[in-house]
Amino acid sequence: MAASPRTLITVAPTGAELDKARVPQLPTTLEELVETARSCEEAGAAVVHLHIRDAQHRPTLDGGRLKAAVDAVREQTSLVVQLSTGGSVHDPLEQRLTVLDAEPDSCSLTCGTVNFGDDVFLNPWGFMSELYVQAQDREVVPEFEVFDLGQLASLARLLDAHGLPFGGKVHVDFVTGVPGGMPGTTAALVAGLAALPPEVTSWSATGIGRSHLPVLAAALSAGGHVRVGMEDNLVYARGRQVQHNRELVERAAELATLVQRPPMSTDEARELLGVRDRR
Ligand code: KMH
Ligand code: ZN
Repeated sequence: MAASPRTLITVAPTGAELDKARVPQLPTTLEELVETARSCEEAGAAVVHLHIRDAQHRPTLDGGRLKAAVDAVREQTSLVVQLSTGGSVHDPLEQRLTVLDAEPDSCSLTCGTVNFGDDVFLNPWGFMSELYVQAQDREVVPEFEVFDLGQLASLARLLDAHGLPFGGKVHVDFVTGVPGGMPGTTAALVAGLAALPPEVTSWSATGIGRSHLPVLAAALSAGGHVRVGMEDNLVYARGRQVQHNRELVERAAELATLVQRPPMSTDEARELLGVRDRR
């Protein structure tokens, strides 16, 4: 796969794991999410990966809140709106399927079960398959999240069983450095790249916690795309916490520009991912 001349930057601003009481700068309200999305688009992001919180800032898959977030971000930015179907490790599988009702442009689809610290992030074959087919029917483009190398075999099986996604493109995001998944190292990323199914048309990577910067640099140097954001990393530099997701996007955009692969526009991202324009 040839390196793309521009870099797709995805921002994952919130996640389902962090506690707002401990991290007050985490965007959890609709207003905070929209402000974050606008600011990160200005800084170079083209995709936003959203997890939603309730009025008490706890993770939720409430349909009304998901739809309100998709609509508001779509109205106020031109970002590709991706909803998490991973939710939190406590969300039931049936409820995770209902995320598609909010009509996002894209959804995450994790390619297998993985230990997740002391918990288990459950993605059995039946769930992956059902989510994939429903996404095809609803013209939502999945981003295949890969937490461990064996998950690439399940991705190959999914493509064999059900054909290509809506839009015909296959984008993989390596989520590295989760305790229980593949390590956030250049070696692990390179091993993952060697095992990508031939249908894959683009890939990105992110590193959780201290692997954030090494994996950002490794992905750029290997010609891939990147994901950054407070879902994955809260530390900007030694002794300095991230205060706003924009800082992480700005740094990724600077590094991408430095290596002569500047951030791509949201239109270019739609083309790369095969996303239908619902604006
Ligand atoms: N919160 C993790 C259990 C996704 O967004 O699809 C799963 C996750 C992946 O964040
Ligand atoms: Zn997520």
